Amino acid sequence: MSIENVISSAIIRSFSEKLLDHLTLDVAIVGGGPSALVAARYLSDAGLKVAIFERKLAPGGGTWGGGMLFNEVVVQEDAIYLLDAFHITHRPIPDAPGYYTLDSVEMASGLIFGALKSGAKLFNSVSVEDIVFKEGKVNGLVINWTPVERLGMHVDPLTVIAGAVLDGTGHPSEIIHLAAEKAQIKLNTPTGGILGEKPMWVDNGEAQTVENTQEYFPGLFACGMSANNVAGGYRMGPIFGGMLLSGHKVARLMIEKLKK
Ligand code: 48H
Repeated sequence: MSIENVISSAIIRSFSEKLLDHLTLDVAIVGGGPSALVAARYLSDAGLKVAIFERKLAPGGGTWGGGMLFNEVVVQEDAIYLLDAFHITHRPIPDAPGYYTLDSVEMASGLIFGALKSGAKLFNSVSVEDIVFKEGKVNGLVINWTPVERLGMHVDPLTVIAGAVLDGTGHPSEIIHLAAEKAQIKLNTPTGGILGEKPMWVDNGEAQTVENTQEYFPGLFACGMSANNVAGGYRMGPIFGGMLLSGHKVARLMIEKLKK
């Protein structure tokens, strides 16, 4: 076989094996932002089979650009243990004890690397366009290539089946929206619906991100900004401790539920 064909057939075979091996999952994660990447790492560390489906070519979500494209972010003391666990460098802010700055590119790449090294698989340029909903429970995801979605091509999707689904889609809470609208489910919120994200209030937003991280319907969890949007929390700007802690919390909740 020519080297040209060796390369092509190796890639096709290897990718096909990876996808086939991940059509049935313990946890299917939608979105590869910071909260989801932390969740993926701890879920995988617990021995669960995990895959992340990320719409964009580069996972990392809203981390790369820091604050207004100044590629630095802030993390507070409570979440520093997570940066250490991913070997991400941080520096104390001299006039603000308990707060640290870090390079947003190092954070994005460090979280991605840590999640993958734990065994989670990542399928990028894949958009989740629907959920599998059977017998009153969320059972998996409906996936398609992002270019198919972007070009509006009329191409039917494929599916993955999962013990639980994690909505890590950030501000829009796309998967919970889909579930609420198409499956017409009542969510675990005061109104049974999506309350919507509130404006900026940094400390409140950070605390609420962690509080709002939970199971919103049997088999359907939310973390990060998605959880805040569903439960009506404030936004917080380019501080990421809440996102990291949310990912760790949701991993603990999902492990507890799935291991029962
Ligand atoms: C596949 C999808 C789909 C889909 C979306 O927004 P993210 O970075 O997620 P979080 O919640 O972990 O982090 C939020 C943070 O980045 C942020 O925005 C903050 C702190 N904002 C504060 C403020 O005040 O604005 O990442 C979500 C990811 C993205 O990469 C999307 O491409 C992806 O999810 N995604 N992937 N199928 N249907 N929808």
